[in-house]
Amino acid sequence: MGRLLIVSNRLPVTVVRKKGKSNFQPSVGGLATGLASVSKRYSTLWVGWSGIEMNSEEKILEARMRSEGMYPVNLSKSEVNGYYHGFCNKTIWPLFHNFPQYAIYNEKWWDAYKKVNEKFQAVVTEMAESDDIIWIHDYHLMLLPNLLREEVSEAKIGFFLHIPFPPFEMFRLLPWRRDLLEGLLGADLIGFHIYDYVQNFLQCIHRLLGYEHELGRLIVEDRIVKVDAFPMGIDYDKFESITSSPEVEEEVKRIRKRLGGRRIILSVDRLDYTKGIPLRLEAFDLFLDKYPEYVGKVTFVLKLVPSRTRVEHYVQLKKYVDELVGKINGKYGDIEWVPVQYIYRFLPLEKLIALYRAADIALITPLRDGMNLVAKEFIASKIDGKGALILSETTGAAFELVEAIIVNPNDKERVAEALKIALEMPEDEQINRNRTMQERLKRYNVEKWVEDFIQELDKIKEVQHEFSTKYLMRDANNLLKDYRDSSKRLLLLDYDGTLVPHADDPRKAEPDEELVGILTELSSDRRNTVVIVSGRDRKTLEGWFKNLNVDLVAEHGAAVRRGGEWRLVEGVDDWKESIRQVLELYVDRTPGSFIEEKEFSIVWHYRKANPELGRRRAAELESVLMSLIAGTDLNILKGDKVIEVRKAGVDKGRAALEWLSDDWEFVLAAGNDVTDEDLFSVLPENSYSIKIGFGPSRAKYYLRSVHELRSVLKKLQRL
Ligand code: GDG
Repeated sequence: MGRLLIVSNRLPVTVVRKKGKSNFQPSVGGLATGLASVSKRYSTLWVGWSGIEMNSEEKILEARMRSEGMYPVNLSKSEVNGYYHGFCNKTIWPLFHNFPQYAIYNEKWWDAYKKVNEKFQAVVTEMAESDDIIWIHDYHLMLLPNLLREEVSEAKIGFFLHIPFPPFEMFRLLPWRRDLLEGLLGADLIGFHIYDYVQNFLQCIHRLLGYEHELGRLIVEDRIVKVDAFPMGIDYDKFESITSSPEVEEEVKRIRKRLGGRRIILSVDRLDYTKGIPLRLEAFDLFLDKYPEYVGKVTFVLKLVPSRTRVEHYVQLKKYVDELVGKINGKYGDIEWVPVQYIYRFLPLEKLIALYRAADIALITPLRDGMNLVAKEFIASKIDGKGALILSETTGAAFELVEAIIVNPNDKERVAEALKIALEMPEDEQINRNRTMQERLKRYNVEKWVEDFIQELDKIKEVQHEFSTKYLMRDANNLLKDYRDSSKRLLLLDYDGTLVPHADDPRKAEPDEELVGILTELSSDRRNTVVIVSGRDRKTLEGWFKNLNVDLVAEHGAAVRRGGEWRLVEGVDDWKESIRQVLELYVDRTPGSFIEEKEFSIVWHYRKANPELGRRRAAELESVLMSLIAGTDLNILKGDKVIEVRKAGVDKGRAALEWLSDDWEFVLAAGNDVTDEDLFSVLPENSYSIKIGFGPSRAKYYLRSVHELRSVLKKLQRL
């Protein structure tokens, strides 16, 4: 049986000290329940802070915890202050929830954060075994994946972030932004609740570390890292069964009676500034004001759990909420009716579920929330299908619970209106909406979520393995041997992105001294035929390579130079003008992009544009061009940050046939983008085809960079 190591800030236990004696009780959160599903395949161990500073006597307690699979990380008071109360709660939490004005950047807290992550690393490395799955949770431990990777390079590490990942504009404010990203990239799989956070993360990775992704996969050094969305589910069956218990039925009746049979609006939150509680109360106030027919007819149960009660912003928030509740109750209430019933404490689960069941409406309007499980729990508790959910669009849950009434939490008018719509929603519509959501929540419950994550982690490990077997550096000796043993060799080499790194300005990518040296050496060996197979125009290639004994393919095969003579495959045409006009429009709309005109094609480059905008515009342009060229013999070619239009029937593969029709003992072809795939597809079986960079390809091998290809070519020239 494999082992699954969960690493999170807190252990799922509560340590209780009573009359000098200490004990611990397991506390069952959503995650712990989800893990039960994999308990047949994995024994689960847990690493985390116990929540207290253990004294020397409590070492016995620690031993007992360990024997039950809980490995406490002991933190001193000052570590907890800097790492938890400081960096986690006052830097990361506000910044990641779009509250940059609350974020404090303090070097000492950062030091504590690093130190505590290292402490976690020490505990995990001490107890981990080589084939364990290590699953790290949340923003407290963002440095841990890489710390562990440095220790055990082969480890299987997953990371899941429970809060939102902010957009680049927000994340860049953090002085330690690169360290955190590098820390996270130590994982093999990085999970977020929704795709928006995935995109934010990938954008930060691109803008700050320069890695580009391919369908959520990144190559980090020689490892593939997968980034994906896994919307966390709830323990559906538990809510369904508790809500139908006789005790809850009784409690529901009691609540309804106490509230005089009025309609009930419910909200459940930790008292946090991200939850939008004052705005919600103001919207309720507006609702009563706008629709006076509901005065005396509805009760708003505001159920809050105290949180971070010593932090200034939370103290102020509490005061403000108290005031607002008082104000609304004073304004509308009377002896028989209290408009806002305010509960400020943690309730036993049964009581909470009874509230869910008793409520007609759940009003859940956070300003920002990673997921929000309360919304899901409310829906699961509605066994008769009745009830309406009003949910803020800025929660992760809004992406799954699309049948809810979705609102902008800042738009009080609309929230007030949503309350009226919810109160007046016909019963069959409520049931229809809720049944659809229930089916979804039942299917993708917390167990499924855990399984899904672990399966994906296994999968990415397999891909890594497959990938590493395709890594040419592992097979370089065979290549060198085959090369040495042959006397008639063909080397087909793409230029940009293969022999030279991509330059922002394509005109500035002329061959450097090292490359000229490599090509001179290779081409002066009479056993070799070296062909530069490029998308560049004839004039440029001629200019760069006139003194070298290499053959050339220009414009993806429109013109070839073999034995010093140019031959045109395609004639010049007047089709370019209409295409140019469209491309010019896109140049105007996409700062940084530009047009390159070649003899036989016309190209729009967007490498220098903002990556997101470039990608979007490229997709738009492609569809515009598609309709423009329909029925013509023109072709659209999407390369690496370029879109090119040219005559059909011209490609690198076809051009290469010019040489491939001869007999060769050794064939090597290298390229980096889709235009090189045509080349790879026409090669003889035993050729060495090499893709530079990662991505789906027909090539047999891959290399990570231009630099690596050059080092292979240098080895050849010495043979
Ligand atoms: C993070 C993210 C993300 C609340 N009051 C009582 C009580 N609760 C329980 C609810 C629910 C949980 O607390 C709150 O869940 P949330 O999803 O709202 O938020 P967090 O767990 O604080 O935080 C969040 C989540 O992680 C999961 O990834 O959704 O966005 O911030 O389960 O039921 N439980 C009981 N009594 C209460 O009074 N028994």
